[in-house]
Amino acid sequence: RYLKSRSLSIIGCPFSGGQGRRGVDTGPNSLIDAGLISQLQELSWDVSFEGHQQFEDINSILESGEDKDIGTMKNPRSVSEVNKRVSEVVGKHAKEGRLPLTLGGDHSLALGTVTGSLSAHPNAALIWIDAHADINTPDTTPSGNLHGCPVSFLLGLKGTDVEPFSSWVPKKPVLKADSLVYIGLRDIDSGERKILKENGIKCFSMHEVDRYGIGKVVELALDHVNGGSSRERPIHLSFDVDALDPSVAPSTGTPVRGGLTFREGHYICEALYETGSLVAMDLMEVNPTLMADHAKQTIAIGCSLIRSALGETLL
Ligand code: B3U
Ligand code: MN
Ligand code: MN
Repeated sequence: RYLKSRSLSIIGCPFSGGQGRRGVDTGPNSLIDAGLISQLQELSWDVSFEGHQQFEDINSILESGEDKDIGTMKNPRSVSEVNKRVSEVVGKHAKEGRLPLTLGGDHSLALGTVTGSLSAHPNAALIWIDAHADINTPDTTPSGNLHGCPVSFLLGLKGTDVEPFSSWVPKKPVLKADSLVYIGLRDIDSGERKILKENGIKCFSMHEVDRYGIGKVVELALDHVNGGSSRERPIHLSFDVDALDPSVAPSTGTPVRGGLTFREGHYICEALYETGSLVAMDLMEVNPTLMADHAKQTIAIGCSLIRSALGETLL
């Protein structure tokens, strides 16, 4: 509906500065090595991949320890610069009518991916699949890790108009609170709880998944952002692999038990494909260096979630 043809661009983002555990920067390469490109070509996608994003300069600053905290924020300059670049690439591909598929890397990258895809599809809704809400502000973050904060920057919440981000993040909020829906939440900080309430943000936590079943939850989520039964609004899907239960996807930095099953995760992706309105996808927080005995399993699931969102089961 919004794409020029069945074409997508893979944007590999080897970056880990939004959190404290190195190794998540090897996620994109592992997904590519597992055969993702040919798997998507099999689904008759025209896949463009021009190599991973070159973050060597930023990553060396990160490793040197020169990127000192600003207030609570850890690695602020690196996270900001990487996201600025990501927003430009994602925006460029989206404007060409291709679907940007971003491989993380940590979830701070979604500040860039969502800013980029909204620049091409200003009316897009954001569906955020995660154990965490990632909506801390620099004032509420308990950890200082910016992968726990991208959504607050997208909404332009109080406390997010700070350097270095304010030099490039649009002054007008990228996203309105009613254009966002969460599925899979189960680990929310008290500051985040307050933000979610005050802004009336729609959340389907694991409690709702248990109560209604995943089919109903996805239907309600799509109703919320579409304001009724039409399924025409463009959708950006940001999928944090830690939404899945750690028994399903163990190789990730902040696993939380009680997560989505294999099928629930895939069902979400299938149902979003079925709308015909998916315009961008992120697959984040695959860290093959953690629970390394299970890295293959986690990588394979990353690939199969992507395939499901791109039509594997519903051609
Ligand atoms: N909410 C916590 C923990 C966290 C957020 N995202 C992840 N972990 N992956 C924080 O640090 O903001
Ligand atoms: Mn996340
Ligand atoms: Mn998470």
